[in-house]
This record gives sequence, C-alpha cells and structure tokens, in this order.
Amino acid sequence: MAKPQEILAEAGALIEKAQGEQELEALRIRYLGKKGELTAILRSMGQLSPEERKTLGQEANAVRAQIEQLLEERKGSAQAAARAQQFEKERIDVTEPGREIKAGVTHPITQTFDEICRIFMSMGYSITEGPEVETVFNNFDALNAAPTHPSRDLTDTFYITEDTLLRTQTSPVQVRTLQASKPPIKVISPGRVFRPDTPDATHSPVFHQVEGLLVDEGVTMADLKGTLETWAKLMFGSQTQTNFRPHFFPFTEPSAEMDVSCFLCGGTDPGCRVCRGGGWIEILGCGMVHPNVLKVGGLDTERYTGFAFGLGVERIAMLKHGIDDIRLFYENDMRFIRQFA
Ligand code: 2U9
Repeated sequence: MAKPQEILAEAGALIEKAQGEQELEALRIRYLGKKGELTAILRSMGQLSPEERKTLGQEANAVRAQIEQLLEERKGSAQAAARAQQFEKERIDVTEPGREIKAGVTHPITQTFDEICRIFMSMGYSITEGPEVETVFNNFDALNAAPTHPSRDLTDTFYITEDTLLRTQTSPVQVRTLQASKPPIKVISPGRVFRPDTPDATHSPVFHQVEGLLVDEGVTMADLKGTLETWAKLMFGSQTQTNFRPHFFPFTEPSAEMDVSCFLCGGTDPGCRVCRGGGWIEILGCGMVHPNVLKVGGLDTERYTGFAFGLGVERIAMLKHGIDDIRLFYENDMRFIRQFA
C-alpha cells in the first residue's frame, strides 16, 4: 500500500495538471472520498501497533489536510483562469468608434401636419380626432349634403355597409364635437380621409386634411378672414396676402376659397413653378357654418354662428417643397423621405 507521502506527491502532481472544477472534483473523490486511497490506509491500520497507528494516522490526516488545501487552491486558480479567459473573449475596445445609428426622419406629411396644427394651437384651437370608419349620417346628412349629392354615390365613396363608410373628410369629427359640447367651440381635426380617386400626380384615394371649426355668439365672416389671414402669414411668411373667392359647399353659407400670394416669387416671376405666374395659390376652402349643420348640434341658430375651413395637407406639402407627384409620399422610399430631415 502506498504511503501517505507518496499519495500526497501523486495527488499534488495530478491536482496541478487538472483542468477545471470537474477534474478537481474527480481527484477529490479519488483521494479523499469514502473509497479513496487515504481512507483505505486509515482502515487498514488494525494490524499495527498503537505507536505505528498513531504516527500513520497523524501522517494520513496531515496529508488529507494538505490535499484539501491543494484542491482548494487549484480550484481558485482554475476559476480565475476561466474568468480571465472569459474576459479576454468578451473584451471590448472602448476606443473603437461607435456604429452610426441611422435615426428615422419625420415624414413630410407629418411635418406639415405639425406646422399647420402648431399655428392653430398657438391661436387657442384644440385638436380633436375621430374614427376613419364613420356613419353616413355624420359624413353626409349632418353636413347638409342632399340625398342626391354626387359624392354620396356608391361609386364616389368607399362604403362599408349601407350606413357606414370611410370618411371623405374630417368634418364628422366636428359633427361629433358639435353634438357633444356647447359653444364656445374652437377645434381643429387633422386626419386621414378616403375617396375612390384613381391615383395620378395630384390625386390619391387616401390623403390627409386639417379642418377647423369655431362656433360662438357673434362670430362673423370678419373673424373667419382674420383667423385664416393670421394663420397664412405664420405658415407662409409675414409678407403673405390673402384673397377670398366665392365658392359653394353644402355645409357652409356663404362659402369661399382662400388664395395666398405666392410665397416663392410674390407674383413677380411669370415662369414661377409654384404659382405659374398667376401670383396666387389656392390654399383652402372655408365658410360660415350652415344653420342646418348647427341645428344637428342642437344649437339656437339665432344666437350662435360659426366658421369652418378645410385644407389638404399633401397639397400644402407639395407646394412648399416643390414636390410634383403626390404618390411620392406613400412609396416609403427613404431616398425621398430623408430629404426632409
Ligand atoms: C362642420 C361644418 C363645416 C369644413 C370645410 C372645406 C371648407 C374645404 C376641402 C379643402 C381641400 C377638402 O381636402 S380638401 O379637398 N375642404 O374646402 N372644409 S369648409 O367645414 C365644416 C366642417 C365641419 C361641422
């Protein structure tokens, strides 16, 4: 049988060479375990004299303690080596230049929405929103559209059922406001609208509008003109002039279209790409809210009057940025969209 010192030498050599905790555990069992070599020595001491037993016992116990210590030390250094290896593998060079983060850009339609709405908000208007699927009542009847009005035709609007449709304008949002609140009412409704137009450079079946509604006692056409002129100067520049031309809408009476003086050439360039030499650009429709529409909100039309307006967001964005095809807005071509960063 091997002597404790021999066992210590052998175990020490193996412990030193061991790789990882698993191998060390195997060695612990081999030398110190119940069936281990040191245990075998202690068990076989029966035949020895008490003197020899004492010496050998002490020696074996000392060796056991030493092997335990060697195992512990080797375990520590194996862990440190593993950690060092891990650190090396995960090493990062903090001096390396970072990867460029490609941030998105706000879509030009969203930017134009923001510009238009921010000005009206600065004038005290609140933003209201509503569903894109609307009732025929809110989209047409409440807005004084006769049952025979052409846009009510099944081919001129996207109907969902007989009574529901994709809204053709954001006015139904304001119909809801009229029904749900009392004057003074001062709201704008930005949103997406739908008309079955064949796409071309200036038409899209899905486009965007901002409409506005102000209702109170004593509101006149002068308030309408002052409000829209103030907005136009903030939107297109302080030198901007406005011109109102008579028009017709079923939901307003009287109705008008508002032109602004050309923000590019001011009416001085016969070949101007924005006004085509005319000096004026059609920007929006507007008018005094028809009494029939105010009645839908249960209002006393002798006491209350109001004005409303509506504008197309794509049209304004196209004029502002010199975009010649509305379809560019919907293609999600980043080469187009990034130009508006
Ligand atoms: C209520 C009453 C009246 C909203 C209005 C217009 C004039 C208008 C067009 C502009 C270009 C639509 O996008 S476009 O094709 N809109 O000209 N919209 S007045 O009138 C309302 C709205 C709500 C309760």
